Amino acid sequence: MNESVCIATYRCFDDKADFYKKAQGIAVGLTVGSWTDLPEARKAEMEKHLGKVVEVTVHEPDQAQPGERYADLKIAYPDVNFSRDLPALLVTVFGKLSMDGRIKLLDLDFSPAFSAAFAGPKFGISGIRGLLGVHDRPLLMSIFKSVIGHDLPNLREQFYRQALGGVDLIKDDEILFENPLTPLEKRVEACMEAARAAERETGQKLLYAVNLTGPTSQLAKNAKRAIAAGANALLFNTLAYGYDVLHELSSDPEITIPIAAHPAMAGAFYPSPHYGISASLLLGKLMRLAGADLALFPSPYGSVVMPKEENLAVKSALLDSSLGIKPSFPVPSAGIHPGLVSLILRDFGTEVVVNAGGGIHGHPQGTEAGGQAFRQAITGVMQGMSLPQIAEQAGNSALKAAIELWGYKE
Ligand code: 1AE
Repeated sequence: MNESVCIATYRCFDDKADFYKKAQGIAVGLTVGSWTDLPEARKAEMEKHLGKVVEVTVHEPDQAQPGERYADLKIAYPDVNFSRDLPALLVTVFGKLSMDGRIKLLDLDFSPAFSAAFAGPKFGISGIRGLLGVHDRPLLMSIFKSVIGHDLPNLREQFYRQALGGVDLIKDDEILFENPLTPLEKRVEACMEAARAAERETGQKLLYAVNLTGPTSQLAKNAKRAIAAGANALLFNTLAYGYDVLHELSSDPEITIPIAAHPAMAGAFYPSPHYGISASLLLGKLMRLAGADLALFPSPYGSVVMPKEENLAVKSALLDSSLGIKPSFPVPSAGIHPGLVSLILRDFGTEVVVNAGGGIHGHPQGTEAGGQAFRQAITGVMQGMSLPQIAEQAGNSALKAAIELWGYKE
């Protein structure tokens, strides 16, 4: 195969199908439409547009169990068929097909020509570490909770308490939109002022990811308004808007701050084994290609559980060096508390952002102690200690109280 192609891998379930025929049908149907009926002269012209079956791996169940027979199909799509943007690629490889039986898109391998259209994250892991001046430990992010119906002084106070606990990043709750009580620019000004006040106490730099919201046509303008007001990071509900919108924002030269991609709505796409898009592609590879500096996704440990194998596949997609763009920071999230820090560091190592909302604000001694408990856990686990050992050390009472409340897992 000499032409430039992108390769899609699917998992297709069917108790009886001839999977080779099925793959051939997809390769032809999603490219030239029909092949055998074409006159020879037309075939020669259309050859460069024709999808090709690369591989079919059939998994026959040991016993004939209905519903469990499947095959992994790899199909190559000529780049000449689509423009260099994610909507074009996604509609080509999984537009109508996504609605045609039990089939899930597992992966995409981009041609060098297609990838060349994507610069990836502006900052990535090293850029974010550089902004914070933290190079030797996992980062800690906290999530605003209780934001709707609260005014600016209240938000400022919440921000300050989170910052005093020693977190590196604070993100807006993804459900906070433009509103009269805490409008974008005023919110940024109040929170960044609280960040500076906290920095005077802690000596620690902090990124505040303000939620970038509004109609698509206003997003770039809103991002620039936020930057002019002092914002140093953005949160973006990528799946609600589409990857191409993230790509537009991340490649805008005037948007000079990191973007954290929130996974809201991802549950509509990845959890079924039979339908949708794999988590590693949805929340890993595509988020990174579209330019997410940080990518949030559910963890195997907390309240919104993603199986561990899938979770580690998301991590690999965010870090994999073969993609040729900067790695995005993995941010396993949802229901995270200090008693889970050993597991997170065991599975993710140092290149991870530990992220918690309820696990910080719900601390029995308050929000500030919530952040401190996480920092104590991170420091101790990095020194090879167990969480109970760390909690028993003098000065680690915040972690002790957290473990008494939430328990721990190792
Ligand atoms: C998977 C996203 C997690 C998130 O955005 C969020 O708000 C989590 O909150 P907690 O940590 O579960 O309270």
